[in-house]
Amino acid sequence: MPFAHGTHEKINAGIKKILIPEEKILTRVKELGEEISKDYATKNPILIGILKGSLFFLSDLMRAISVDCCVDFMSLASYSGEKSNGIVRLLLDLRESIEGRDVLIVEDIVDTGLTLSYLENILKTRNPRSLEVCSLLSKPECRKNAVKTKYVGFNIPNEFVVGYGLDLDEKYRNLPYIGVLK
Ligand code: 7HP
Repeated sequence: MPFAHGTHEKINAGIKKILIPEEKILTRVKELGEEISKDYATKNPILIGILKGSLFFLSDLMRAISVDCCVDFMSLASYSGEKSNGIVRLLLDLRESIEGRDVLIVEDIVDTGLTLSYLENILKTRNPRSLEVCSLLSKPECRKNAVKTKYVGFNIPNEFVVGYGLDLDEKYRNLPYIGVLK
């Protein structure tokens, strides 16, 4: 049962509009889970959740995947407020080896693609069998490279969004929907 939007009144006050309501997110996440389950039917993928933004997406997506799968986490820093500072730092690395594994990176959002290609370059040196990306959101207008995202929940316009794990200075992550700030 989704949350009623009225239960987050204090945070809702900072939101200009709801871009993707909770029900739509959950429906799409289930579809992605089904697609991934088909594509990985004979495999045992490792989902790599990119913290912190992917936290709710990863947990909903993983429960929508019906094949055996594992999970691990990484954390990268590239954002301060609404601006990317262009420098990517690895804050948390994997506990597991990914050598010979089918790896699925689970991201909240891909905008310029620079953080993602930095991450892919690190992971490729560790010799996974396959490496794909599943991102809840994508901003195609912002792309600065040709990074490939095999699974995308929603393509969205170039507006700063928060909620369902996405933040502005650590705020708004707990909104159950994706919204645009005032
Ligand atoms: C990162 C990010 N975080 C929150 N909202 C957005 O729109 C974002 N784009 N890239």
